[in-house]
Amino acid sequence: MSRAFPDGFLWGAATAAYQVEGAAAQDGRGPSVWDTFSHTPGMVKHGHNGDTACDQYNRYSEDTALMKKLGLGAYRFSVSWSRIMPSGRGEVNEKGIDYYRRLTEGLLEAGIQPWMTLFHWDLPQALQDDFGGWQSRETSKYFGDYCKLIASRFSDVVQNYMTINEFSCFTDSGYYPSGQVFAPGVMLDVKGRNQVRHNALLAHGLGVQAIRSVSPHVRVGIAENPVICVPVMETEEHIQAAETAFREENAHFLTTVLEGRYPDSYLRSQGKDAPDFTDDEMKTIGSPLDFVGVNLYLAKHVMADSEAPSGYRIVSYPPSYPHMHAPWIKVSPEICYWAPRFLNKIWEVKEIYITENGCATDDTVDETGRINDTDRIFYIRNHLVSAQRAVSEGIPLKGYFCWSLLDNFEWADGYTYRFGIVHVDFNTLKRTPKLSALFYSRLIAANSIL
Ligand code: PNW
Repeated sequence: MSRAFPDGFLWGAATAAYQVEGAAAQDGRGPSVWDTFSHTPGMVKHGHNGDTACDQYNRYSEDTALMKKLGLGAYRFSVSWSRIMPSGRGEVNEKGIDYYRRLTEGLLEAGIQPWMTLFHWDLPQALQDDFGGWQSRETSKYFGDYCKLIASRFSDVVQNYMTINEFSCFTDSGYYPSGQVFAPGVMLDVKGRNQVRHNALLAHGLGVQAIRSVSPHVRVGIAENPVICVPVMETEEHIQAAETAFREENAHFLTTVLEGRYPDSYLRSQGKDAPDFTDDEMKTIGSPLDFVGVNLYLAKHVMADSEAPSGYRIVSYPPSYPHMHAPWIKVSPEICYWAPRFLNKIWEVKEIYITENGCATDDTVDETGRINDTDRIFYIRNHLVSAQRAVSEGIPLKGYFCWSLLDNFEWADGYTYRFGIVHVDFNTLKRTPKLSALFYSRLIAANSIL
């Protein structure tokens, strides 16, 4: 059985601005909701914040050299909106633009494609203060303006854009948290939450249109973390149930983006709390994409159930189910097969990328200075076996980005969970590739599972 990937399969690594850049007050960057949130006592473990993070803002050349050494074909990073527009609108901070020019030009020189995420949760604080952030369509509109500016300044060097990273993590977790609380950390009612979701979808659509209006030749997609429905066993009825569930469980985000309308079942289930929207807005939200990126961490297991009105049932994880170091990351590598298969089957998506996949590890530096994260190798290898199964069946999966290049600021967990294939000492900021980085770089060179 071949373990090879097709020629041209794209191998990358991913990060996000607030998690790695640091330089929070350098060169005119405005504050974002994550600065405010992380500086609010009790919101982030141990009171950690992203003021310095990995200091990539000042160390991007070193990181680019490292990526080149590892043989990465692409680097997925995000742009800090408030570095570009300190108040989220109006005045442009040229020093912010310069930084991303230096970063992208350096990547290109190193033979690495820059893949740019426009929004990875760090909303300019001014938009939160003035409009309630995602509670207002003003924010969606200003996101469109920001995307237009970025495309007009970067389309000569950046060919691949993702509008938004993971709707649920800044809408539901930010404005209607159940469990994990993310910035801005407010609690709305259900109608308010649904409107926040809608405004975020609208921002995505306006972003796609804005980029296309100034740069018709670049490619635009998204990086979403859908609920990844996986059949409990591979028999016809359970596969069918998981496919139905994939569309239903993602009704208010990915399904709406790919179909340009809210599924009737979603509107029905929300009743009087359904969001306000217009036909025009739905058309904008459904703007065609060049590719769909999905961030894959764990499965939801689905079984057929003829007694359930939907025809399926989600099976909860038994307490004994294995997980990685972070308890929420279960061992379910089949996600890298089923997510691409269902995207292609349900919506005929022709170009699919895994824009994130990875796990945290409890690293120890051994007496020779090495970090032997064999658990991360186990996680990545098994996920790639599933990804390889997808490509070998002709499913159009075109690339894979591991999360993350570097240990970084893991949101509400602060620096307590390390997701990098490269270790960062947060006292000295020294980078040390872990064993998984060596594994990944060998695998890239072989273009085959090792
Ligand atoms: C992603 N889930 O978030 C983010 O895009 C990254 O910024 C983050 O560091 C990484 O995963 C690791 O946490 C997720 O519950 C948060 O399925 C939650 C889920 C998935 C992804």
